[in-house]
Amino acid sequence: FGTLILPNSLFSYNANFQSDKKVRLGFIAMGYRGQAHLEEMLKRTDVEVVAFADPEPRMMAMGQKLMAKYKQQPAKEFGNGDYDYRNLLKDPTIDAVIISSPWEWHKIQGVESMYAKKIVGMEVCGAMTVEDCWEYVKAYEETKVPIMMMENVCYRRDVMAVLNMVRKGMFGELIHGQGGYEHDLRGVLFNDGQTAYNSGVEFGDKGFSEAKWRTNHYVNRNGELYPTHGLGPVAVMFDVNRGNRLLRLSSFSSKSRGLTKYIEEHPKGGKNHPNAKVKFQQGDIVTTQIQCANGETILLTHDTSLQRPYNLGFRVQGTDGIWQDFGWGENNQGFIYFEKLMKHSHRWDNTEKWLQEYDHPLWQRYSKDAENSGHGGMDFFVDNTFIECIKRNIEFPLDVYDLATWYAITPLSEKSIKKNGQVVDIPDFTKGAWQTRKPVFGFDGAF
Ligand code: A2G
Repeated sequence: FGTLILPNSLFSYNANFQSDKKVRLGFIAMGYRGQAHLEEMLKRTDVEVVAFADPEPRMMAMGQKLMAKYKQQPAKEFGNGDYDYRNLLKDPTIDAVIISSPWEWHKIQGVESMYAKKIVGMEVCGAMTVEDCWEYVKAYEETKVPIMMMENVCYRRDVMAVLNMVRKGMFGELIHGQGGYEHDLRGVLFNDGQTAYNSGVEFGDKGFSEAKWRTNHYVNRNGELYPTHGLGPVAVMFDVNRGNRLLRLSSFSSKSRGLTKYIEEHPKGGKNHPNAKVKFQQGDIVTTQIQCANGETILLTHDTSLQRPYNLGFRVQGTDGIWQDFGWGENNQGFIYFEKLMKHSHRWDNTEKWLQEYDHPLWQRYSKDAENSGHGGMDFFVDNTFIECIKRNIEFPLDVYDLATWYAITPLSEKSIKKNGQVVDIPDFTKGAWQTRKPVFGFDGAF
């Protein structure tokens, strides 16, 4: 026998993880998103929840309430200020952490977790700087501690069915993709400081939950603030970092009106409310065009400050087919067209029967388990993948290079907008390895 080198054995430091052992988890940030992951994890028999870190007692208490609901002993608490997560990281019994903190904390907490030899599940956002993206890559390459980009929309049922069709060649050669974050967040970005959604016009120190921190990004920045829900699914279909890569982008921003109008018209706000005087830098609509190494284009839209129904606005177009979605991922909320299969009719077909017929094997297998999970079931899949990869000591399908590349869109778009839409190069975080790395997402029937 020669030495058996598993191509996916990235977890060299962790190679002895026993698959019959429970994965012991720490949670960094216990806000609503952290609690959603916690509840997913508490439903599982292969996970043990060890500890929470969060400076806010109210969020910590909500996490403990979930522990009680699932008949677990209280988790250890690290709530002594913003940096107590560092003490959580010292706990030698913790195998992995899930980070769901405000965006500005992701990099320091993610990188420190890797150096503390904790496997990381990292929530979505965009980076503060391109240098931050390189730091994730460096931490991973130095420690070999894996970090998963927890992009749940990659697991949306319609998205995975379309991926399945793409891989069967039904769209022909891919030419263009679109996606975005088109979600009216006004009732999230402002509240009364007590009730998270639709309750007022306060933010920052006077806000609660996301209004406490997310809104400040709209005051101080102007860019594609939230690229991954739209880009992730398209990047997977386009084999980005695995045979293809993102080369360059150009972004434009519209004027900013929506948030101020919301404050002015809200019963608790008004034209004389101090927040009506705040100047929001973030344009209401930010569009970003991206060019790929294999010749495709991608268009991203960030649209969260105006009235509008929810829609991530996916479009996948190839030489032989086109799909567009309008909604939140229900099978009948889209249009599709395959010229040859549809007798050159030039008419859209509703997606329902197509998405049913090409339902991804993972969804066929797990739809019952996913039924009551967050965001129409996709949260089950993202957490399931995280745990199953750890148990098997195998590579995460959405890894540090995906994280760095997708996160980098934000600071690069800010830079492009500042320079009137100037084209900006997107770094190759894989340093050439994209040419030989193989697509892995969704191929294993288990996760
Ligand atoms: O709104 C949705 O749940 C978003 N997720 C999430 O990312 C976050 O922005 C939230 C605001 O509270 C999806 O759209 C999948």
